[in-house]
Amino acid sequence: MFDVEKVREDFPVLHQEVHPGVPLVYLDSAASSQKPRQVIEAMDHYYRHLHANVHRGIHTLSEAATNAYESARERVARFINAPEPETIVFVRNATEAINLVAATWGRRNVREGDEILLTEMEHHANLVPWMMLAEEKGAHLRYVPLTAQGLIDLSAVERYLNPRTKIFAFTAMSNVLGSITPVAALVSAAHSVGAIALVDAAQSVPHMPVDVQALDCDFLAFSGHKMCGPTGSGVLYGRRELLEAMPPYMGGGDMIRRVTFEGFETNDLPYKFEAGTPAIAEAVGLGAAVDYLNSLGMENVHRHEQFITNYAMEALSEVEGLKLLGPPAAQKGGLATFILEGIHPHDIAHIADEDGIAIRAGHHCAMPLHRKLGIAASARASFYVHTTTWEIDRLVQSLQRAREIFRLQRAS
Ligand code: 7TS
Repeated sequence: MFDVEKVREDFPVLHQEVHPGVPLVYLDSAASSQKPRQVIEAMDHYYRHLHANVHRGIHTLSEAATNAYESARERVARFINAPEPETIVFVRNATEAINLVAATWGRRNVREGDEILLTEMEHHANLVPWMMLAEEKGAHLRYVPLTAQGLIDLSAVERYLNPRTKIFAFTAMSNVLGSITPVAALVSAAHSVGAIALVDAAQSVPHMPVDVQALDCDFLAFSGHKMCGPTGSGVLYGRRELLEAMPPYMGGGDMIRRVTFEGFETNDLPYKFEAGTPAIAEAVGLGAAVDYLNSLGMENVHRHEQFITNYAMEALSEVEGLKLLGPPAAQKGGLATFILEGIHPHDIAHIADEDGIAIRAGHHCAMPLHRKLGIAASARASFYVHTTTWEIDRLVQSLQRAREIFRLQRAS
C-alpha cells in the first residue's frame, strides 16, 4: 500500500498556508516538483561538512566532495539502468541535455537535406534546438502527427521515417496531454532506418520506471528538479560510442586532459562534457532524490499517479463546460489538462490561487501543439507522490466557484 499521508510528511513546503487560513494544494509538479526533507538535508549536510571543488585537490574535503559527486552519478546510472556511470553526463536540466546533443552530435552528423523527426507534442526544449540546427545545416524538420486522442501512432511514425532521417527526438510523455509514448517501439523504428533516437524523458523518469538498456535509446534527457531533486541538476544519458565520437560542448576546466598554447586534448567521459566547476551540491541532492524515489518504489509512484489521474479525470468531467485534453487516464501520466468554456485559463489559475491551489495556465512551452489543437492556452493540474483525492476535490470546488463568478459577471 502506498501511504500518501505518510509521504506528505516528507515535504515541508506542503504544510503551509499560502494565504491566511488557506492551506496550499500543490498541483504543479510537472513544472517543478517539491522537495522532500531527505533531499534538503543531504544538500545541507554537504554544505556543512563536505564542500570543496571536485576532481582538483588532493586534500580531504576535495576528495569527500568528489566522492559525493561521483556517488550521485553512480546512483543516477543505476536508477535508469545505464550500463556504466561514464554514460551519465551531469547538466543543468533537460533543456541543456538536448541542446548539448543538437550542438555536438547534430553539428557533426546532420547535413543539408537530412531530416530531423520530431512529434507534434514536443516541449519547446525538444523543438528549438533542432530548429537552430536545421537552420544552420539546411536540414528539414518533420513532425509525426497525433491521433485524435493525442497519441503517437507507430504506423504514422513508420511513414515519416526514411533513410534521410538522421535522428528521431521525441518525448516519453507529453507535458500537456499526458500521453505516454511507446518508447521502445519508436526507438526500434528509428534504428530500422539507420537513425538514432533521443528520448525527452523530462516527464517520464520522475514518474515511472525507466530502463535505458531495455528501451535501447541512444540519448535520454531529464531534469532533477522535476523528480524531487534541486534545480540546476539534470542528466544526459548517451550511448558510449556516440558520446566518445562527439566533440565537446563547452571548453574550459575539467573537460580537458592537456592544454598547450597550440591546442587541447579532451578528457575522458563523462568529464569531456562537464566544463567548469559543476553543480556539486545539486548532484548530491539529485542522488538523494533518486534514493528517495527508490525508497517509495517507481512502480508504486506510477500506480499512485494513475489512481489520482483516473480520479481527477472523473471528477473534472463532472464540471459543466469542462473539456479534458489528451487520451484517457490509462494511456497518460499524472496530469489533467483542460479548458473551461467561457473562462480564460489564466482566470481559472488566478481563482484557483485564491483558493490556495497551484495549477499552471498558458501554453506550457508547447505553442505548436496548442495551435494544432486550435486553442491559445489551457489549464493544467499535475500530480506527484504527495497528491491526494481531497486535493482534487478542492480543485473541483474551485472550478465550480470560477464558473459561478463568471456566470454572475455575464448576468450583470
Ligand atoms: N521536456 C518536457 C517534456 C518538459 O515537460 C519540460 C519542462 C522540458 C523538456 C524542459 O525541462 P527543463 O527542466 O529543462 O526546463 N516542462 C515544463 C512544464 O510543463 N511546465 O514548466 C516546465
